[in-house]
Amino acid sequence: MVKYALITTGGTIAMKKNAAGKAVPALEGTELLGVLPPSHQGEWEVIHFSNQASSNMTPDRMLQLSQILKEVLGQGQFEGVVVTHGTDTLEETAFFLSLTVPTAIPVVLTAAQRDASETDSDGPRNLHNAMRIVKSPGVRGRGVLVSLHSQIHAAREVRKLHTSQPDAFSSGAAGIVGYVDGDEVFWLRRSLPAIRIPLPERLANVPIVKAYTGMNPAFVEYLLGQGAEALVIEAFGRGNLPPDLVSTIAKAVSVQGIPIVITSRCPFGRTAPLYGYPGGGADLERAGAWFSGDLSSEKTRLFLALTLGLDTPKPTLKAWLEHGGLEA
Ligand code: DAS
Repeated sequence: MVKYALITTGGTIAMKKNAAGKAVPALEGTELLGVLPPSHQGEWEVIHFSNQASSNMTPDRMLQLSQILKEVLGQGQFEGVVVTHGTDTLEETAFFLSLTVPTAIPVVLTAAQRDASETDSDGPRNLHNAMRIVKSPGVRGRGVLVSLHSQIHAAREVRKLHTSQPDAFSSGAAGIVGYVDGDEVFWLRRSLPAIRIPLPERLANVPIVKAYTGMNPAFVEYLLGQGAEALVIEAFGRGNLPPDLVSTIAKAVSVQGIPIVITSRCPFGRTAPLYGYPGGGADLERAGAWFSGDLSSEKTRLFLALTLGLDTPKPTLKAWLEHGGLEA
């Protein structure tokens, strides 16, 4: 009897090498089910969303996936959902789903760093582990989860840190929320509950720009002139920028009415307005910039795309962001 859903979007987990020896989409969800003993495959219903590399994922497609998940979860037929995805943008889709999908029923995303042509592909174990996780007693109420390399991460905290290693994903000092050992799932902690955001009719246009030494403000001004409804600036360290950018930020906020949100090039840790020199975080705050706590640039951008689409009051948005996309 079907009790679980496998939603496939693509990624290396479903790729094989072509005649040129390059990984390309190859396997459908029904073939991925082969990781399970035949006697267990009947518990799973495969739902094909796409079979593409995750560089094709977009916020609008995340919205579509979220709508499908809400329909699937609303049917009351399934006790858990596994989503297969590419590793390159997995953390973004997972975070988007964590904000928009009710998670009384567990949702676990998984992927692979080695394609299905490799004798030591990590895909089969990652997928089987994700299936174990959604079936495990302690999984409920933990939000959207990401699992690779026998580790279990919270969607808000996890990042891909290595281009190729099977243990590419990390949640930094927050650490994993659990792990799989053989057939067993062990839980270590609960992550903070995600803010629930209703699906908006549209997603706001929020670009990201990465700061670099000697950056010309003209590039930022160009982005601000291209219909940006907010701009994420991935700054240095705690949230500091070249001083030439301060006047551009002040004009964006006070004249153009465009929120500027500061994130960090550092993969982990909080941004905050702690430095008082020109271009330091306190200077940016004086210019009207907001700070994103420990939320990554990509996740801050998606958070803004969703919340600005809902006309969330700006003081609320500022407070949520300062807490890393969590309730203040
Ligand atoms: N990086 C490949 C993967 O890990 C491709 C992708 O992200 O889809 O799945």
